[in-house]
Amino acid sequence: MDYKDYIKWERMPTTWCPGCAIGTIFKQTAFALADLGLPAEELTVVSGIGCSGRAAGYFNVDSVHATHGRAIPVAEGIKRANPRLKVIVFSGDGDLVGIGGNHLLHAGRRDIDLAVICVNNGIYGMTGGQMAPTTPAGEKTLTSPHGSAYAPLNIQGIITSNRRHWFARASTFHVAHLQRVIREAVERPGFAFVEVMAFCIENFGRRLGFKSGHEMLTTLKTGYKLRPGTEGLLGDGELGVVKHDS
Ligand SMILES: Cc1ncc(C[n+]2csc(CCOP(=O)(O)OP(=O)(O)O)c2C)c(N)n1
Ligand SMILES: [Mg+2]
Repeated sequence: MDYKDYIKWERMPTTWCPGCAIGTIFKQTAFALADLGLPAEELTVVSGIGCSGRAAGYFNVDSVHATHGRAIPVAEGIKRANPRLKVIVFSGDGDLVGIGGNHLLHAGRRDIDLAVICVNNGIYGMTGGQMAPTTPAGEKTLTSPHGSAYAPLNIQGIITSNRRHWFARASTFHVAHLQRVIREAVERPGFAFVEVMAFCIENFGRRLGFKSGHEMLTTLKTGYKLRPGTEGLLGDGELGVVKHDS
């Protein structure tokens, strides 16, 4: 299979803004699926609501655009009804760890066989750039004009609090790593969560003074480094994989 087979070309161009990070994650997911050679009829993609959630409509496989926050339980239902399917959840930080946070806790705890790709742009992008549970402390958003007063949710901590776990952090600058961890997440039997550090130029970056998506992308280049191996938790600014399989 070619990566092009996983994309609904008749729906291009996407609704994503020029310079948006989501397209990179979407394309790297298609590359990873092609690399695995998975037939489209053995795949399902589920998204929630948000800019990232629009991805469900662009993959050339069966997909569900679920209600806000409910991508994980819908995906679990599909997986239980047809365990032979590879079920991928592709959605935003607000959707998966904000409104959908409770589902994340329990699907992770029960190690449900899903690959979850979380576009972490640190805000509610689609609705204008409101502060999310992932907004870095001190960061200015539409609803925190003086900077967020709160520490962001520790997604890695939540996932790795389960005895059996698989967590990866990736970024839209480090695309080879991004593609590799998406591939591993899809292959892993059990709950695999990929946090992709992404950016939103129009509803977040402009407010912070960035002139372009490219300028914002360079902050990922300087702000994150790849950590080899899977021992111990990832520090702030580290990309890599943390797993425990027994
Ligand atoms: C029940 C419900 N509450 C609120 C909304 C409004 N809403 C639509 S998208 C969204 C946030 C999406 O944020 P995120 O998941 O981070 O996706 P992004 O747009 O940043 O990719 C919200 C709050 C909604 N559609 N449904
Ligand atoms: Mg978001």
